[in-house]
Amino acid sequence: MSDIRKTLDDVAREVDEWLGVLLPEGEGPEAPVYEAMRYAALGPGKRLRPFLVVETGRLFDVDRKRLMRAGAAIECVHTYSLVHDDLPCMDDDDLRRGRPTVHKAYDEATAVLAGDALLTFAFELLAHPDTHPDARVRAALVLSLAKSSGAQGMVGGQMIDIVSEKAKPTETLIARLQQMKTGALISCACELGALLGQASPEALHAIVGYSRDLGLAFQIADDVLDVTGNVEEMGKAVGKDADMGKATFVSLLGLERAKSQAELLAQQASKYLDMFGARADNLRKIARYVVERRS
Ligand code: GRG
Repeated sequence: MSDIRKTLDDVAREVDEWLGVLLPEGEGPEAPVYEAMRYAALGPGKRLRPFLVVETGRLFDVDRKRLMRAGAAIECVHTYSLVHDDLPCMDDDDLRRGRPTVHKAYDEATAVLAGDALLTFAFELLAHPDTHPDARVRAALVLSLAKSSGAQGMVGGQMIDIVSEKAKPTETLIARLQQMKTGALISCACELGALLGQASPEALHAIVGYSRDLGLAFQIADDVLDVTGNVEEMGKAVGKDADMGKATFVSLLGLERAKSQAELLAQQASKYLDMFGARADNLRKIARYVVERRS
């Protein structure tokens, strides 16, 4: 196993421990929604977004507990997006992270509610003084996550994705929808680490540049994996984009050009990190990993 994969897995285990403690078990008649939240969030994901919070925050010596709380918050938003994306009214998938999707394991209404509750719980975590003692920092964290996950970000990207299924989108529109649908949350993960570290405007600018290219590289790699990956490694259905006639970077550029574009973006992303020297090595390595991964 590569050393960055091991570091990612170590952070994933730590985040899972935090999520296990932070997400309540729930009692009484509302218990099923808590159970479904835990089923979704504690499923075996890579925890890439919490990893980015942790590694960006480490550049500014942020306290580990604060990083874990912010990492858990962004993972809750990511998980909610997967739960809702898998619903019959969206992608209608039966398998996620190698297990039945939430609406299959429970039912549709519980899956909608568990997604809603994960989304709101993320903001509860960020707004809590344990995440940062300074209310201005907490407000900045909440603002960043709200903008990235709402209509200006992930939800807006999903809407463009749905409406563009009926038309043939241009490369510019695909890049915009992917930047919003997937890139915004990846950028937010890096921004949360920098905000917790009260980074200088110059450092924040570098982090934003890195995260934008990383997000796009991640999405192109995801499009490539939908063609070249297999269901065992991915833990979800593959080949769906082509089956649904979806325009992706692969359908637009072809497989080989899409792969080289992702590699180029990963290299470009790392260049933004020069000012941080060797401290940013894990962020450089994860950019490579994102385009070389098999799941
Ligand atoms: C329904 C509000 C709403 C939004 C849906 C992000 C999204 C928008 C849908 C997810 C569907 C999808 C397959 C998007 C492509 C990129 C992506 C987010 C892949 C999954 O992320 P990973 O690889 O997953 O980080 P793990 O399971 O490792 O966390």
